[in-house]
Amino acid sequence: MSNDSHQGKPVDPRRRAVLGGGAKAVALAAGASSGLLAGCGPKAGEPAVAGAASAPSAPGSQASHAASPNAATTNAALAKTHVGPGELDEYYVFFSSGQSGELRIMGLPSMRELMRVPVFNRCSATGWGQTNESLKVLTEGLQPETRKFLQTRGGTYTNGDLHHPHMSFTDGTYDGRYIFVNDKANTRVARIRCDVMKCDKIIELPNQHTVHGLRVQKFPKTGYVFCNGEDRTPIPNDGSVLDEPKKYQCVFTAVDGETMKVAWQVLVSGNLDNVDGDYQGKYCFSTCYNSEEGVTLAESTAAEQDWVVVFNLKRIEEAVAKGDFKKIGGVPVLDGRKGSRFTRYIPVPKSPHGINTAPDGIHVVANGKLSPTVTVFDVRKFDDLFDDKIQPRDTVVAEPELGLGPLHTAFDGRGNAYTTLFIDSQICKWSIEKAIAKYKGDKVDPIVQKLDVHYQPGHNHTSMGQTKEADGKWLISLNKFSKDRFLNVGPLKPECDQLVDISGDKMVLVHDSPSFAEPHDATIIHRSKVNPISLWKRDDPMWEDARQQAKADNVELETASQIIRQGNKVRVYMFSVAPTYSMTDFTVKQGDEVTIYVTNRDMVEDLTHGFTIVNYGIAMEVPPQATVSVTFKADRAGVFWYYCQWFCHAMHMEMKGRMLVQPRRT
Ligand code: RUQ
Ligand code: CUA
Repeated sequence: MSNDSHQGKPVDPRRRAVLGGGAKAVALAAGASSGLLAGCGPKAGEPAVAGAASAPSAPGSQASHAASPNAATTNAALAKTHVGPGELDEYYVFFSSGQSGELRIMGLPSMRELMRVPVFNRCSATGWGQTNESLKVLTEGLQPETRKFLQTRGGTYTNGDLHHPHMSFTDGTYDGRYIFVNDKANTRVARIRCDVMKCDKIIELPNQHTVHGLRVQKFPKTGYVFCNGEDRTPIPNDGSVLDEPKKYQCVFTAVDGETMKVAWQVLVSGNLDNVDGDYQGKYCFSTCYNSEEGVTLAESTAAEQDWVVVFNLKRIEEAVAKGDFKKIGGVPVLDGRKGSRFTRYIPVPKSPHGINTAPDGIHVVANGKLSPTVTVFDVRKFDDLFDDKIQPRDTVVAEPELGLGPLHTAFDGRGNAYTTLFIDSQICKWSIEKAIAKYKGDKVDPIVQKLDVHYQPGHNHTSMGQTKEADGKWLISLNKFSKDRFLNVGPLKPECDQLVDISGDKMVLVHDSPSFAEPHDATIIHRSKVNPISLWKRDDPMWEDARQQAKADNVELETASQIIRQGNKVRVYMFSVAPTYSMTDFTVKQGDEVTIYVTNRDMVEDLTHGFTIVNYGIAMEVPPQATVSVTFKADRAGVFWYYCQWFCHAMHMEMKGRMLVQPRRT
């Protein structure tokens, strides 16, 4: 390493080889929590075989392909990822986008990005956050005090931190109805309709401060959307309690996925991290860090053990039905802190992070994060645990040591588990059965293989692996750092989502996919489960308000070219048929509150129009057979062209008209 710098060539700190050995020792010596941030690679001298084998075909990389001992396997696996022109992927991947606030849809195995669905963000292309239809979704579920807070801030948040996308289940597998997602930044839960791939509901959770982990009920159906509150704050959080952490509370919420209303909340001890449900519909369980209930890093990582909280759904539902709760913030709240009959606390080492139920419906894996272990529970023992027949730790059936920084575990349906090792930058494949045998005292090694990934993986996911239909074909590793894996684009690098073929005995890394901030989590869903439509249905509830208004104004949305004036409120109804709007111009007065309704009458697949008013900051998507509307103040006089910003026709450039704003007489 130092030779390079002596020769005047600075050490490239990004290379994995450089990050081995010394860097790793430093990270370990610095302690697990700070080590999480360090870039650590394989042991010094250990070749990054997987990395070499999967190097992109940049000039000069052919040699490493050929030289790799795994070249044959790799090439076979690579061929499987190729999706030729016009061919379709076998799987949908629903990606979160973290602080970008949107949901992304990718195809797998090609790893091509197919669509972005705005949710918590403001989207310039679609007008999400500006159209009346999207503003309704964004604002109707806000808590009253938030609504007040946002009054002078445009009425809605414009940022979000979307972590966990999960599809609704029926009978233990995906049913293609909805994707549910959380907003860690502003404590919201949203639902995306899978028929049109648009968000139709967003609610803010009362009493809670952030929502981190989110999973859905798998059986009999979704059902509940389980939402982990992470930070502890006073309830109500109105300033009456400030620096008195003992009085802070952490809240777990179950949202009814059909109505998108809070079904109930449970107060818990510690900070909740991730959550999952069983395949029986009886329990859900959350990892919990900061059992110390501290407010600084040192305080919250002091204890050697934290816990997993198990929630007894039946007992909670019975109490709610009997009215045995406190109503706080308009929702039923139960006390599930230590000692409660609604919950059990199972000690696990140390600050556990991900929690994942295996497709066998029996085993649940909590990932140790600051401990090199994962803890495996047998859900069948939870009945006895709640009946106090056994001790909390008696539900543990294995606790294999896998490596440094276990964060999340995925499954292949063949009895293997795949755990991301954040600090080691590896995926560890291990056998659940052997881990159990080892826990019983057998001399077996549960670890099957470790694969280098690049670098610092958080979540990983297997095809259909979160359902009872896990098919064991693919795994993606969502790596937090890409460092040198792509062309350098400046100090801010893309993330690196890697595709791994897990269909054989050995994992084979086959593709690197860059992505922008920051896909935390993803679900891989077979395409047979997802059936979106191509044209909106005219009776869709999305524009119900427009429908009602048109009715009151006695106009037909589909055929009207009309201006309705009511004092200084003006409603402009028009429709579009490529390449024209039904109105070539309309006139309003400066100061009017103008609402424009555009109905796209084209019945052609993929024929989306847009509506942009130049120098007015207005733009929206008008998809086929849909009505969209936007309201704004015409506070600038003059001539303003509106145009279609979505390429729709040979004469798309000509699809335009004028808004004439008469100056206010003074
Ligand atoms: S959590 S990197 Cu926000 Cu999904 Cu584990
Ligand atoms: Cu309509 Cu472009």
